[in-house]
Amino acid sequence: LKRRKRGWVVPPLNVAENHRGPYPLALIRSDIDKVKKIYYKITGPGANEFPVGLFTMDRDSGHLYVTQDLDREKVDKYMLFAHAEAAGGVTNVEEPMEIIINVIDQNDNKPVVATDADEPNTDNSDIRYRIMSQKPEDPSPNMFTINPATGAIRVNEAGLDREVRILTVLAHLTKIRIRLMCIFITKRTDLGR
Ligand SMILES: [Ca+2]
Ligand SMILES: [Ca+2]
Repeated sequence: LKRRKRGWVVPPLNVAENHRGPYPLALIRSDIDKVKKIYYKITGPGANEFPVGLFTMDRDSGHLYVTQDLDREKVDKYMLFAHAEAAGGVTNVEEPMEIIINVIDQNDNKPVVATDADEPNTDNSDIRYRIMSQKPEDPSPNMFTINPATGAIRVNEAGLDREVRILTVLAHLTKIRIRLMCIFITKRTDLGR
């Protein structure tokens, strides 16, 4: 938290997606709390507007919390206003301060649940497959491809020796997601085809 000589300011906060809250993001303080009891609050989308309560403010301490995991693919930026009010009234002792929260991308391969849940006319028998992860990831993290309709796995790249690879495959129906673990043993003969 940087502070102007008078008043207050918070630099944009960078928060990685997919971390479950609650945990504190920042501490908001007004210098005026040295001479008066100050209550802090936040307003805006994510605070007192939809999605309500995603961010909360401890009114006494000024700690800003995130309460749930964020999804950058849904919302990549939040803009809140912090207010400092004198106890016993609703007088703002500071100008409302803008707080920008940037949601930092992670390489998450989760399907967008909202699409699955809301998609109409989806046949429950329509299973789709995708590779969630490959271990180990070297020499390339994309050594395999999967047919999304049949689930057939193919070797994607040359350079494999005889090794065991563990693939986590996600199969999902309309609302059901199933994780499958595939142990895939590659040999040189797999590559010659
Ligand atoms: Ca995400
Ligand atoms: Ca992401």
